[in-house]
Amino acid sequence: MSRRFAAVDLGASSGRVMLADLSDGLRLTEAHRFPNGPVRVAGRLYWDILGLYREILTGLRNAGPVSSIGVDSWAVDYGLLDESGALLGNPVHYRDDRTRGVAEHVAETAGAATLYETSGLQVLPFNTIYQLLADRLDGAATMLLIPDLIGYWLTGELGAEVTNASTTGLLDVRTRSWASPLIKQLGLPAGLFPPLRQPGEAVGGLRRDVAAEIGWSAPVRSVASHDTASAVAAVPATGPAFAYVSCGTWSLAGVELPGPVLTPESRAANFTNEAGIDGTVRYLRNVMGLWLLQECLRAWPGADLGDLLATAASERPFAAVVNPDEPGFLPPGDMPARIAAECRRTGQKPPATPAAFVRCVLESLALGHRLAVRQAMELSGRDVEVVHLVGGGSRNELLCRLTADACGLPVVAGPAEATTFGNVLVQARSAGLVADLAEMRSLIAASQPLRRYEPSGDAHAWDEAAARIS
Ligand code: LFR
Repeated sequence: MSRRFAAVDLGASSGRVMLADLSDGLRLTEAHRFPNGPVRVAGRLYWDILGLYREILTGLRNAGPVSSIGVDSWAVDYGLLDESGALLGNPVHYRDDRTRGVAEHVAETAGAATLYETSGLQVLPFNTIYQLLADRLDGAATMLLIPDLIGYWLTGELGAEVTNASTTGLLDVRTRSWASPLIKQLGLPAGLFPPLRQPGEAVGGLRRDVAAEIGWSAPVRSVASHDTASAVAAVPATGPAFAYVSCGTWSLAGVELPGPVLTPESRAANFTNEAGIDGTVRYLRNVMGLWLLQECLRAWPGADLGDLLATAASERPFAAVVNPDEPGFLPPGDMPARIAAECRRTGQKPPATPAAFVRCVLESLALGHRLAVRQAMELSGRDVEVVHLVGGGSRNELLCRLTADACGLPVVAGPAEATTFGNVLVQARSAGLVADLAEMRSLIAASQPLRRYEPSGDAHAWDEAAARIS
């Protein structure tokens, strides 16, 4: 058996097919990378799912034969299939506004406390539960989350991988099975939800036509198909006293626990209990993440990120900070204008140059990381000695440094490709090449370049800035 594995990893701004080789250590190469983003059609935001599928096939063709393939992506979004297995309509993007008011309505009818005690999920307007209630389900026989949909197209096998299913709001957080009473109470058809799969289980062999198209065949294996679950599995922690920030389009900041925290205080702080691998709980909150920066860059065609970051590093600290999680920042649009408006609303002078905006965004994100990490520690009782910052954001030195300063804790940055590592190492574990989660983590810690940032700077100034946005 070869020691090569392919990871299909779809992020909100780009997708990639990566090839991992474990024959001598752990080596990753990129087989194909492609852009991803929302497509607005007649006022609705969609994903270009068929375009993504075509790029995935190109990537697999480039990757060449492997032992197995794993697929992960962002969470919550889905495709609906009819009785015959055909896709009904195009998957809608979670930043679409069709769920406006739905979460409030569901909280009134089902009870916010009951919902939290059942699913343990933070309330985000785009959770699958709200999207399904906003959609027309006529003719829908099956709901497949994005990685499960790709897996279905590759193999013909239906299923729902559990880490991603935990982001729907319809999974029972204690039993890790579909929350049937809630599903019934909401009037959703029970048959929509396919049997659950665990990370590491087989999905199936490639369909013959798919194998013919890419030129080789291999089984698809279920991984922690929620990208954040894969990223957290790949945090190179060497002991239990760590927090993490999985930083890409979103920053997912929190701790890993053996069981959920479902207290009223946890619900009030909008912390989520998402399913991690091996029965762990990803106790975290979503922070708006590098989306703020990505949308600023979209408003400044021609701007060079490297130059902006270098200038931002010497901008005046704390000139202006915003709460990164303002709901108004969620949809696509003119981000600098929205940030400037938020500064004015909170009595601060808006940034005057792109570099000053970048400074404002990164300090605001660091404050978001600080609040989430500190609350995760308080609400769970978990001790934290180090913050692991993984994902693309770990390449952003200024953000890493600001996060260490804001949290008052050392930050260990990397790997940037944590999601891919989590994806391929779950496959490698099923192939018997790695023993357990601890070994996966030590393999990454030993083989990947990591950078440590010690906290420095003026703790009092961070307290003052935090108070400004609370
Ligand atoms: C990160 C992520 C988050 C989820 C958001 C929307 O890529 O998966 O965990 O809350 O995207 O699906």
